Amino acid sequence: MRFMHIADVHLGVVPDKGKPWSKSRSKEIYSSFQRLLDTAKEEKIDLLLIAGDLFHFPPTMDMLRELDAQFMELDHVTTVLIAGNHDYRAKGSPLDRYEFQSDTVCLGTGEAKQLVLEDLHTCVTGISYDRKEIVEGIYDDLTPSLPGKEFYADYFQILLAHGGDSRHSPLDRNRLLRSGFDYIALGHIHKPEMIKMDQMINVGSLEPIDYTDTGERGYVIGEAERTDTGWQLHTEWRAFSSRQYVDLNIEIEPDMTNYQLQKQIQERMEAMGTEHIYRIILRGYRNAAFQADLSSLMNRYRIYEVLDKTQEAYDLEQLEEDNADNLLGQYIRTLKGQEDALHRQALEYGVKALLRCRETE
Ligand SMILES: [Mn+2]
Repeated sequence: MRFMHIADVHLGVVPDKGKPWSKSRSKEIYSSFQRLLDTAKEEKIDLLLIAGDLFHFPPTMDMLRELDAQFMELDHVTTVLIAGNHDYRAKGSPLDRYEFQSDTVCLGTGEAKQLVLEDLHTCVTGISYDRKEIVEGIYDDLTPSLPGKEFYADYFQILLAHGGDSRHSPLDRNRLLRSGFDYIALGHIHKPEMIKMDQMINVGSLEPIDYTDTGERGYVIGEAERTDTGWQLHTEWRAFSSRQYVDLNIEIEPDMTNYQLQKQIQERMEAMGTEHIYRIILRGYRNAAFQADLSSLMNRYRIYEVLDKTQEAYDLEQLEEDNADNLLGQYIRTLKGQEDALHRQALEYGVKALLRCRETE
């Protein structure tokens, strides 16, 4: 049994609102999902698991019809999804009423729902969100044998769950690991995490959605095999996203020019990949008169924002001369000329603190 596990695709999201690439990025989320389905075809999977937030908001009938048409193209693939906090399944909503023509099941809300796939000898258990926030841990008590339901003892048991923070079904990881499920497919937290190898994986979002989603994003592919001693599972997380958000830290030097700064940033971006969306974080010391101007780079690359965390470099000689008769001047005289790291740091911190005191006086 071969399966793929994805989550948090957020179809319909308009990332980085107001930025020049925002609209095309919104379309790219859709094309990335189609690319994923193409990959599913190539990989000849049997089961596609979607652990919530396939959509960025509760889908309309039209959105579901489009989705259904895409799933129709997948031959011999069963898709099982749960609704998450973004695309929650409210009673009577389009998602609640929609009847899929493709081999697709959206597990219901409230109590645990179970889908038995006889031909795959597999059982999928899960619960959809029916609202934006669920503060109780709705998955913590689940086991493959649900009260009042038949227990498919030798089936491959999958749990589909969405959440993991205080307002979205907090997860008791240790309890889940002891629950008896063979594979626990998690969604909601966008950063991927292999919680327990081949057993519990938070897959992360398929694509990064905003600048806090730095790093690669992707999907899990798994193969479960029945042996004499039970099921053998092998899983692999694969990077897939079209681009990444990157925090680029740039160290400024006091005598740096704008030309040098731009050139350095440009070289770094070219080396890492011009498809990425960057946040430039300027650090280090600059001259009092220096003003970073990155407007030409902003026009040519995807730069979300520039954060200036630089500090003004002090001209110690000048400071000492101007403050010859006060505490600051005395402090500089006491510590200067001592070249070890500790003294230099003390000098730097002390001068900064004394200057700041003066500002607030
Ligand atoms: Mn979510």
